[in-house]
Amino acid sequence: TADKQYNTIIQQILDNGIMDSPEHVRTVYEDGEKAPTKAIINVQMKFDNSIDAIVLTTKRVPLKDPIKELFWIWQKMSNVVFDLQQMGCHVWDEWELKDGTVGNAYGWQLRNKYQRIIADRTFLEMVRNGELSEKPDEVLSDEEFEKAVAYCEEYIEYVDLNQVDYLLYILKKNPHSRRIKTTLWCVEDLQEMALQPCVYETHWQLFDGKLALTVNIRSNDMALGNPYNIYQYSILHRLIAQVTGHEVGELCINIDNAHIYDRHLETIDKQIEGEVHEPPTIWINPEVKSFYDFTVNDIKVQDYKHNGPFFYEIAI
Ligand code: UFP
Repeated sequence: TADKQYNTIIQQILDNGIMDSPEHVRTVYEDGEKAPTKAIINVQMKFDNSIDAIVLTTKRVPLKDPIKELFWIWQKMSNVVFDLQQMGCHVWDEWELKDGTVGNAYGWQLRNKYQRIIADRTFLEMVRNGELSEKPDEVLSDEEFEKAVAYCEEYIEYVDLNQVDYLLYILKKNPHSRRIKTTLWCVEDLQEMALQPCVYETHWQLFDGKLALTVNIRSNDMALGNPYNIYQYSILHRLIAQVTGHEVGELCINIDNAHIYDRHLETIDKQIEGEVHEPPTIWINPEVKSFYDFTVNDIKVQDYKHNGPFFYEIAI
């Protein structure tokens, strides 16, 4: 379960983590004091995402905010803080820039970075509208894909696909490719971002007949960020699989720097000593066929038993 892997990693950080030296610390708590962390690097979590919800039970994880933020980034592809606030979510309030956005980050990258490929516009529209979610894929290797594309050139045209449309399109057209990635880590925009993305990359692979997802996280606050992020991306994995007609497979989370802020150390130690419950189940509305049609109410986590909320101060 998620708890077991989480508890093991937390214990490793508590036992073997390296404490930041104060002079290198950028992050502060709300009272202005520096927020050093205890960290380990290069950590991996792996889940079979076809069974239970990927949610911790040793504490109450909020179930709506992560999904609202996920839709703000992946479905609305927005960088405007007000758009997220209108959904009733305030996790980005602290990072709002003067122009009301979080800069050229997150949804902005998904919406504004294009792959120019020779694509079939009709097919693309059908994928976008969810008309192909139950059809088998037009499975082609990269090479066949390129050949077919050259052969059909007179019928097909160059299309600029944003990162989400590209993902939806390619998971139907060429799902055996090992090149199906999205990235928020665009070096030329990094200085224009309110916060450089922590969860910055996804890689989608059809493996053993199922859709696997690898998520790369450069920096993860293990008390607040990690439980939120793993739940959030387990949902994205399921939604994308559903609308592209694939079975859900393995979810792998790679964390480059897994850290606990110093003011969280005592509380998280108590948290991982707590009772571990049966993980909750998850329901996703099977009627939804287009990724762009999902709403927060189409996702339900049921029978969620947990040990109540644990309070962790935010470091900014
Ligand atoms: N953080 C996460 N997950 C997120 C997010 C932020 O864990 O989705 F947006 C945390 C990680 C780190 C801080 O503690 O925010 C960002 O600081 P830095 O840029 O110095 O890594």
